[in-house]
Amino acid sequence: MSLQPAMPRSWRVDTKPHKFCPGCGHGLILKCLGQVIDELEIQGRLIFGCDIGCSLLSWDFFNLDTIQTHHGRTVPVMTGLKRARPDLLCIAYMGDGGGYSIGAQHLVNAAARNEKITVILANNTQYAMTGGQMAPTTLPGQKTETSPYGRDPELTGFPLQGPEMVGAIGREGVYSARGSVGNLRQLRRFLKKALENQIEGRGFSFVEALSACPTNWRTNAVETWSFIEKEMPKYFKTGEIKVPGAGREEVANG
Ligand SMILES: Cc1ncc(C[n+]2csc(CCOP(=O)(O)OP(=O)(O)O)c2C)c(N)n1
Ligand code: SF4
Ligand SMILES: [Mg+2]
Repeated sequence: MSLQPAMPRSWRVDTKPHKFCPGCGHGLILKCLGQVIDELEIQGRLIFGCDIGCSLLSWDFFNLDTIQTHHGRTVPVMTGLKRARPDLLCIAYMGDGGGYSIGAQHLVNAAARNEKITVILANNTQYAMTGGQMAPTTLPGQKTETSPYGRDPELTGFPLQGPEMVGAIGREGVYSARGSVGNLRQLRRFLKKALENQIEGRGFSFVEALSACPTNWRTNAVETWSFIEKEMPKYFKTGEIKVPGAGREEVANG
């Protein structure tokens, strides 16, 4: 399936029909990523890493060299590849459960070390692939398989702020932003800036994308978009949190 019919075929990244549920946000995020890969003409030197979780359904989606790993481990695997082959561009794609919970240490340490890779994280407020359990990103009051009465922040805390965390621990060269499948133009812009940050060798790049999981949210189309556009932004503000050279380094360095 072609993403940009107007573009010359020689540098277009090919895809095939995706395997996500109807209405899933993963497909929208990956479509934006494919468009940015086309625009930057980087298909030939790109390695795509995906994680455990519904993100792994992308393992044969792009015509790209791809590696699939366990929770959050796509970050250290991409780090190793990048160190061995700095000429390659390495993308780690994962979910909020893998990135912020089970494999959170990898994200934290890669950001702290300013590894020159790009991490893209789909935040669908729960562990989707295993049936919708509570994740660090579950909203207060949100019902999941493991919070049937709604998440209680007194017991389990408030939703984790991933891009803000990366922005706070990241030093010079780190790029961190949060986009949403509710604003694909903005999400594409953030993905492009994140990849350009790696291309220019500045540092670690991180983009969280607010994403939809109508299957586990048990929502129809109207309820799904209402959750993305009205409920999630109450806890997750979209925008750029840290941009290299924009004066935040002084804050991060104390
Ligand atoms: C160490 C380990 N614990 C638990 C699992 C089971 N497991 C597989 S996918 C998944 C949920 C992943 O959630 P997330 O990273 O948010 O991705 P999503 O499916 O929501 O896109 C879990 C808990 C596992 N495979 N390995
Ligand atoms: S379970 Fe949710 S996240 Fe997974 S493919 Fe289906 S809609 Fe997407
Ligand atoms: Mg998830």
